[in-house]
Amino acid sequence: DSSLEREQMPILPNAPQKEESKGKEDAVQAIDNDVCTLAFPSISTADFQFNLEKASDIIVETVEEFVPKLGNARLVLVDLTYESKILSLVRAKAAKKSIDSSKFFTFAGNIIELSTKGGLNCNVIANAANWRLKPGGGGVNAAIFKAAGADLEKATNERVKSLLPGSAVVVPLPSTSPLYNREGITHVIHVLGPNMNPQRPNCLNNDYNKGCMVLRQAYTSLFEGFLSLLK
Ligand code: AR6
Repeated sequence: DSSLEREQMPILPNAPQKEESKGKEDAVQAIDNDVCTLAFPSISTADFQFNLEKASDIIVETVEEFVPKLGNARLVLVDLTYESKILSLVRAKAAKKSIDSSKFFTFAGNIIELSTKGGLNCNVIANAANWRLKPGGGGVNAAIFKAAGADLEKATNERVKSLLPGSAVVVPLPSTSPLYNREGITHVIHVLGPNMNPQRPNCLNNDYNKGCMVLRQAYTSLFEGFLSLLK
């Protein structure tokens, strides 16, 4: 089973292990790579146009609250480039809070190829979904549904038909899905964040009192969903 082999491949956060560095240390690092990992994108900050300063505060605060509950597991905020504004803001704010950097860190890469291209094994990924849980649109939602194939849409629809802003749903990925086979992803957690884009449904018209509350609920539901898989 190639996904099992991948789980044993040694990696370091933000610094994928080079092939040539084999040795005794690998045994220790290989255990680290068995760690349950949730990779999540910054919810609502691209297509849904949520303010990045406010979003980064909420990410860091909710991560800080959940890190002590993680046990051996870890959380990884992902975006397409290392220079992304949201990754930079979160890194700076997390550093000030002395959050354990082995339990939470940022990572640059496409969320659908973190293992094969980035050397970061994540068994759970979060999706910044739309309320109808439909493929397409753009951003991370389009990428995840496309890479996972029809299996994800079917498994999702068997659970729920829609999401309210601020909520999340954990969907086990069938082992026939290419994302499972190739990347070792066993679960997708769909999250619906607050929307500030007038072109999309349920726009909050810049109401950041409500928006911040809903984004906080969204991350809380996401991290609780991930914790439920660790039990
Ligand atoms: N890998 C990693 N990060 C990504 C990827 C990727 N493949 N693609 C985008 N990001 P967005 P939202 C980052 O727009 O704002 C969809 O159409 C991106 O840079 O995906 O919650 C849905 O159907 C940003 O940091 O989600 C909804 O209608 C983050 O992922 C709507 O967009 C989230 O950007 C949701 O909008």
